[in-house]
Amino acid sequence: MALLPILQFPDPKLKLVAKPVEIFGADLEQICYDMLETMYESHGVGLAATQVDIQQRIFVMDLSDNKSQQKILINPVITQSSGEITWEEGCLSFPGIYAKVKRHSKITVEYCNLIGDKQTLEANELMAVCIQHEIDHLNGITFFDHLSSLKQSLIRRKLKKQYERNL
Ligand code: K1U
Ligand code: ZN
Repeated sequence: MALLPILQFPDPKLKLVAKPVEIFGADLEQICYDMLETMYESHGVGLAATQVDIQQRIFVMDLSDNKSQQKILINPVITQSSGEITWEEGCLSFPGIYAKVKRHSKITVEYCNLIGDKQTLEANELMAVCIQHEIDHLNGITFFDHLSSLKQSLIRRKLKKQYERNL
């Protein structure tokens, strides 16, 4: 297994729209296990392929605190959504930045597992937020795009200072 570098905002590759997975097999399995390892190493609860410069519709997720609920979602599609929730989100592509985003509180997502079988998952609260955040990444959208231009400017300024400090 390998750790994959995570693209950092404002990398333009974060805006690319990922393509559906068509071939299920050993290469796909390797990508998914590398993504899980990268997510755990970065202390995230989700990671989309777009964030590691792979333009395929894949994300991984584990909301447990002991690596016991790992999920791999391939070609995910939200088929039902309802309710509203505001969550203070983080993102592995925006280190140290947190901001409130409003999303659906309950969703149903259909996806394929590693061997291409169709699955359905109902999610609410944090899991629903995480799934919407990751599917946004696959569509080239980050949580930053949900914020007002004032909040976006403040974040740009904070990240610029952070990068300058790390030079
Ligand atoms: O996609 C990413 O950048 C990962 C991101 C996904 C996410 C999950 C839930 C809400 C918003 C965004 C994170 O893993 S955020 C950071 C995190 O580690 C965390 C979030 C909630 C609870 C516990 C940890
Ligand atoms: Zn993110």
